Amino acid sequence: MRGQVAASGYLRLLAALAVALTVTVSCAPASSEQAAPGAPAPPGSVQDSLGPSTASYYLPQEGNWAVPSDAPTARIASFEGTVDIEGLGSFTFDPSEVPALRPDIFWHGHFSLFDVVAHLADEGWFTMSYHYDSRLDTYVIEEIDGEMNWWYRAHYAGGWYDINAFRMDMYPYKDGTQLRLLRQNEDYLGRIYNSFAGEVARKSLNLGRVVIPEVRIGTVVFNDVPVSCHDVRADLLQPGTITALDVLLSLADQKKLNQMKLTWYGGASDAAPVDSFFVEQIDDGDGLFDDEASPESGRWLYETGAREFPGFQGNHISIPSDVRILVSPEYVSWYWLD
Ligand SMILES: [Ca+2]
Repeated sequence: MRGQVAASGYLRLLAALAVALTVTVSCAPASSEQAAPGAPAPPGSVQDSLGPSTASYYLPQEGNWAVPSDAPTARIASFEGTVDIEGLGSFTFDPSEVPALRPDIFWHGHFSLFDVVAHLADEGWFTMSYHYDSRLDTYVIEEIDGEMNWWYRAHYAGGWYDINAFRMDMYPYKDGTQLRLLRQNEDYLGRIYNSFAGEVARKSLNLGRVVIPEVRIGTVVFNDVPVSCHDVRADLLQPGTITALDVLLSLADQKKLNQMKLTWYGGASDAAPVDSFFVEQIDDGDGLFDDEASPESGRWLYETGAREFPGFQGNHISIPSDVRILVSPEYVSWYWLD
């Protein structure tokens, strides 16, 4: 079964090759770096010779909020990738050789941005010491080439270098990802790590469950929302991995939502691969922002994390909600952009 999925993903990948090559040119670091932060947009549809690259699902279907099991799956990364490390230069790697240091999170074949850097270091391209810190639930870089205080900037194909306060070992890698490691001041890293420690402490206080103090959807606020896993992206994440999409699906379980629409995007001319679901309707029945997203009416965006890093200061990053892994954030906000 998995073999069939992988084979079909590979064929889709070949079909998208021409698109991806265009992207390589259009997202050269020099231009992306200058791009002002804006609102990440769901890509437009593109016709794939092996079938449509978009597929929409209205939930619930016959009372069931599960995404149908024949939904599309993500392609495995296969193009040579590059990482820039400040002061050291650029390093290329073959994604098929990158082991996942978080097999507790990533399904076979998938891995994180941190895995790429650790792999290059393990191969001897530079010296890096790192360790897993359970108090933060993440891998921490101690030093690279004798220097401390490293953090990263990254984006997917067609995006820009987000400022982010998100764990690097939970950031899924895919073809076209741009990654750069930079030295930061110690105070800034301390604030990020403190926010991680706060999440782990909150989860511990809730006896290992994810309970989010504040979830905002448009104008409606829900407090202390328990979140359970729905395994929507079982092709990419291990069973039991909780994502930002699970927050909505948990509210649906709690009968707070009437209908949702999820649309899978495979890619677009300016961004491929995407291979994720976008939330295109959150209908809670109050008459505000209940309709489907459309170019005319608007669309949903979200952010999640610690209050310390709101919006483009770190929580609004371009990882789609279906693969945005949560530890135990302080808040999740969905807002409608006209
Ligand atoms: Ca509403």
